[in-house]
Amino acid sequence: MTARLKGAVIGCGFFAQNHLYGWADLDDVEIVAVCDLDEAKARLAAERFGIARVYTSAETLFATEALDFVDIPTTMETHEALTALAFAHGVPVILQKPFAPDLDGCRRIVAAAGAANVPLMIHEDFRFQNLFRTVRGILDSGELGRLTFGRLSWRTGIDVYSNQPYLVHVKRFMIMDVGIHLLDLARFLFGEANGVFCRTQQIKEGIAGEDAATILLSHEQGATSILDFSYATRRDPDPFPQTLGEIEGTEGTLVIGADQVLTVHGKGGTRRIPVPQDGRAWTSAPWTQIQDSVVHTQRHFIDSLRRGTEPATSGRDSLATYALLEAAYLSAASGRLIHPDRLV
Ligand code: NAD
Ligand code: 89Y
Repeated sequence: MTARLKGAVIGCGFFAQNHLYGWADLDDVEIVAVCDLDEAKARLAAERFGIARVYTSAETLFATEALDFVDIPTTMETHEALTALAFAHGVPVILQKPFAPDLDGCRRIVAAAGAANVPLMIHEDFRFQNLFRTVRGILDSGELGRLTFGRLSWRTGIDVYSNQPYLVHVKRFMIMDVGIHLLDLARFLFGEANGVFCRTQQIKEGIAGEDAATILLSHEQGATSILDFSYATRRDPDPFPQTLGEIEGTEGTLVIGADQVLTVHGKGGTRRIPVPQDGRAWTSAPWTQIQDSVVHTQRHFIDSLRRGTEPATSGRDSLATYALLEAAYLSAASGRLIHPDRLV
């Protein structure tokens, strides 16, 4: 076996637990250190995952460890400073979404990675779900013909605020938190977008930002897509965290149904495709789909490092996703159609 790559995880909070389980599933990777400002969280992670060393300072971590990569699943306001440290030490980075608080921040991080010649990938996991890998394969087969329309719908009423309390206070909330995943998916499935129209809504009282949004995108290759997402949808069963929808082409339609079932209406008739989950020991409903995708995202990052190739959601590539996000907020504020290429 090729030598195991040695990594560290900075930030051992809520979602990092999935990262830590994910890394443990990759045979050719070893997490040698964890770091959190909160020592108790770092110690707990180290004990749970058998990780040798614990830090409460990222500066000390980088000064002490010889790392092949670092995983940073902290919230966005910490990303610029933490990535700057990694780049200064020549350590490749996989960084959780959202990339940074604004597009200028994303640009500065990408420029710093470029100047240091250090790989940077954004941990954007929706496109790495088994479901969307299968959808991509169907689109690549040409069965649907030329794509004309797509709808990606993500609506839930779960209490997201218990696990992620910081979401109560953010002014740019739902597009930053979930819309960004759907914008990346829209690029993955329908290609680049050159027009963005958006309406946001704040439905729950007492929060600082929007908890529902609807975005309309025009794609360069001709398709129109609609992304609708909400944390204020009452439905039983609640589909969290599934993305539902449909994709239409000149030759057929693909329906993205609940419970990872795709239905293809093509020239040869209709067929149902249940998409399996990985069956990992540590995953659990309703998170399984996302938890599986975390490992696929990590696998892609490690494979890209080993091959010396740019990852699919590199920092550079993710600027285009982030430009769509900025365009969506601008559109919602102005009531106008925004051209994202003028923002990048
Ligand atoms: P969290 O607040 O639970 O965890 C963040 C941790 O980072 C905290 O323990 C904090 O002490 C630590 N930290 C902050 N600054 C640090 C520093 N300078 N050095 C070391 N440790 C530091 O947050 P969370 O809910 O786990 O979310 C983290 C990120 O993951 C967010 O950006 C969120 O949007 C993203 N997220 C992604 C998905 C997904 O599906 N991809 C799901 C949930 C959350
Ligand atoms: O924060 C959100 C995300 O990025 O994916 C799922 C989530 O954790 C809650 O909806």
